[in-house]
Amino acid sequence: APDQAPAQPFARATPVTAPSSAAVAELREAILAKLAYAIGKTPQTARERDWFAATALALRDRIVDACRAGAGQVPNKRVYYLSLEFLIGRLLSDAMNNLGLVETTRAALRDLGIELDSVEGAEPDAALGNGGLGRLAACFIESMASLSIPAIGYGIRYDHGLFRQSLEDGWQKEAPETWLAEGNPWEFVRPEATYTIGFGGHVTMQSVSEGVIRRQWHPAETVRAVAHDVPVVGWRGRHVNTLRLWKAEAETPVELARFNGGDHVGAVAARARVEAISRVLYPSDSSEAGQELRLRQEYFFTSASLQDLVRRHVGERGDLRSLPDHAAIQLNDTHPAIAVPELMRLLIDDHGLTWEDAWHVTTNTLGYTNHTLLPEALETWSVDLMERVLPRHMQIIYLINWMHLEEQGRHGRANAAQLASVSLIEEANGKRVRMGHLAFLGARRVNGVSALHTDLMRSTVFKDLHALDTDKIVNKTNGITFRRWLHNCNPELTRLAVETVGEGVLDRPELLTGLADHAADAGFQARYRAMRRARKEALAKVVAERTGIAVDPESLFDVQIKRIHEYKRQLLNVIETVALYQAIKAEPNRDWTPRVKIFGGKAAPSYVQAKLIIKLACDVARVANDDPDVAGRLKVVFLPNYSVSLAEAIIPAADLSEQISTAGMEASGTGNMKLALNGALTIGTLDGANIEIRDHVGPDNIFIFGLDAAGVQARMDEPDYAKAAIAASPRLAAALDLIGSGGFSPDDPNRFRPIVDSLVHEDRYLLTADFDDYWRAQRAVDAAWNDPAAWWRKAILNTARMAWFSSDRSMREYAEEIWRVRVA
Ligand code: HBZ
Repeated sequence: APDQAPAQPFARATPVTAPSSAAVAELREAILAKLAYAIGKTPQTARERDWFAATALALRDRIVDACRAGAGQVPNKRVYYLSLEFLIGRLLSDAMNNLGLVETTRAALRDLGIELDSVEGAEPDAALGNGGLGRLAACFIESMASLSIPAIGYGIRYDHGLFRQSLEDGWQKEAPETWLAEGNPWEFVRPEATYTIGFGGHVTMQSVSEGVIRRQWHPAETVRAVAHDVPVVGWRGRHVNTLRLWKAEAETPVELARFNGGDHVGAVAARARVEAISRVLYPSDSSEAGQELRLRQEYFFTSASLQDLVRRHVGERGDLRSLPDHAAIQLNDTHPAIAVPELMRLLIDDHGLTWEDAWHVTTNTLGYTNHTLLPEALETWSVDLMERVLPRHMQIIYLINWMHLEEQGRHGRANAAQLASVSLIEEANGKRVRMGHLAFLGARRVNGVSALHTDLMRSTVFKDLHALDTDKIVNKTNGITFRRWLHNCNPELTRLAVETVGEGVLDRPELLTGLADHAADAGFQARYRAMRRARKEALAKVVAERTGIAVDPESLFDVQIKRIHEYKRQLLNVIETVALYQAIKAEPNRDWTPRVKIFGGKAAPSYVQAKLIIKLACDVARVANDDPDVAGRLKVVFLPNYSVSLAEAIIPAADLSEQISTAGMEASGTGNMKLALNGALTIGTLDGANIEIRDHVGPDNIFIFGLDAAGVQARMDEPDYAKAAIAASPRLAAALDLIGSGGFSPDDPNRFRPIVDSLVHEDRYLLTADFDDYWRAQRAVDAAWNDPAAWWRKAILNTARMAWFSSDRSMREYAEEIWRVRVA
């Protein structure tokens, strides 16, 4: 996998007592046996990929052993985390680290003449997600395993994860991703856990007794959902959970009648249509434009997951009315919101519960997490499509809505505007089902992902629903798993922490605060800097290999890595880069702080403006990097094919973390947490979790700029705010002129006119309003960098004070307040 990220160039720091030779020999023989009997290779014929598979299989056996140690007991309550995305990345280092087998594996492979790093590098990323939402799900399942919370993650086993991005002359090109091309050694296929999922058809009614009518759905089309289980081992191997991913399979591989009639090709045609459901991940992190296949994906995995957990509950407990006592189902955004009518349907139509009992069970079992308030990202489905694909569900939705609106009437809230705002059906442009409202009504708790975002949920999109039940919306600020985002990706910093505050820090991240005592210590700073220097050298190598650009590890590494989206404002960063370029050229002899601006991220394939922003960043990079006037002071890099494993290489090497979204638009951010934990200073707006990061690291250790969320709202109401801001900022005007007049695109001088025009005429994301303050904050960064003792003190304080952002903390909060499960 040539453009996969490198494996770790350093020995991991997790201090295991040097592995015993017996343990090494045992693992070595296990790997050799897997290589021979499961892979069918000899050490002489094995490729790196074969060694990876053999090693993964040998470790999987250890995970199964850990699993069996806890098998047999039925937990009192399980968490079911339903997510259309799990952005897992590689699993080998996670598994080794959590099993305490990193050094054992390294030694075992070394005995065989193989380097662990290259084996790690041969694992493809499981990129079954787009960005923050999918990565959050992956952090959460790892944390639940580490906290021994009995949980199953449910999702789709996509044949093709997020597309591979290449840059052709600076233009993003997409190619299919093929992580399963050589199989997946981590998974177990479970044909016995197969469910039938229906689509289309009609609903019949039958009177079963006095006043009781049974409705039955007769789907026109069915598909099988087959479980594929990936074991997820928690920290120190104490607990193993399951990630259960569904694959779509046709009920019958061939239509026999047609086959026997001689139409051998036609006989397999229908199969392709149903199996398309788990073929590919939708590559957008905002709107999906309401495609039928997407709705089929959502229903497919939601129904399979609910059927699976209902069957388990009936097997273990018998009566479905006790489901809320033994199951908590979390909906990761609205993608699984069809769970509300689907659970109702299973309980009523298939298991004979009354409507009232079913509604009680549903609304005491489900929880809903919202990840965005951007209007274009709020899911709605047209009633026409729903009636065609899921006719029984549409009936149930109408009935839920009818009862909900009647209730409003009884409480005297029956004016038309109020009813329209809380209705499940939006009537503005053709009838559509509001999935956020549906999830809200069906859930016992609804949560936002940062304090600000939760406040905005209460005051904007869900204002009227919130008024009906003010206890329902709660905040659960996001977190990140420190096993991956500190221990595995930054072994040197981990070693430094362990040596300074003790090994307990691996279990109790709050012990990181002990580093604060050493923040001003010159000797400690030197070690911290050496760590960063090593990671920057490693990243510089990656940059050179991928882009041919040489960067100096002495420079400040300024990093913006995330999906490309207008609200995230990569464009603000690029324009500041242009202004800096112009300033350096105007005064080449000033002592400019040497910077490397590093960008990484994918744009949705249909997002034209985002792709143009990538092209602009690449064009600016080409011009600036070739200009002798700025040499040694400014370099610009766009690293292609950003991924989880590339993030693991970039984050420990970053000095500055760009978190510059328009205030009120980034629900939380989680990259901001990973970077601050690894000691990058944040330059950011008062948006999402940035606010809480500032509260933890302290206002002197972060660079805040720009309008806050209230200021953004107020500014948007001013007429011609963008034109006024540009007129008031000669620096901004000059940068926009250069971009708009082809200064970076002499081959096509009008290429970037649409970008400049969109700023002048609309500027929905208020770049122009925030530009001057952003420039000021960047110059404050320069000044801070030039005082190394003060800079490194700030960096160390960031690491020391980020412990609260562990996803273990997030999961404890969910467990206590939303799921009501006990955590040991
Ligand atoms: O979820 C992100 C938020 O933008 C980010 O602020 C937050 O930290 C993170 C975790 O809570 N949202 C997403 O990543 N959203 C998606 O990826 C997405 C995917 C498919 C969709 C809509 C959104 O249809």
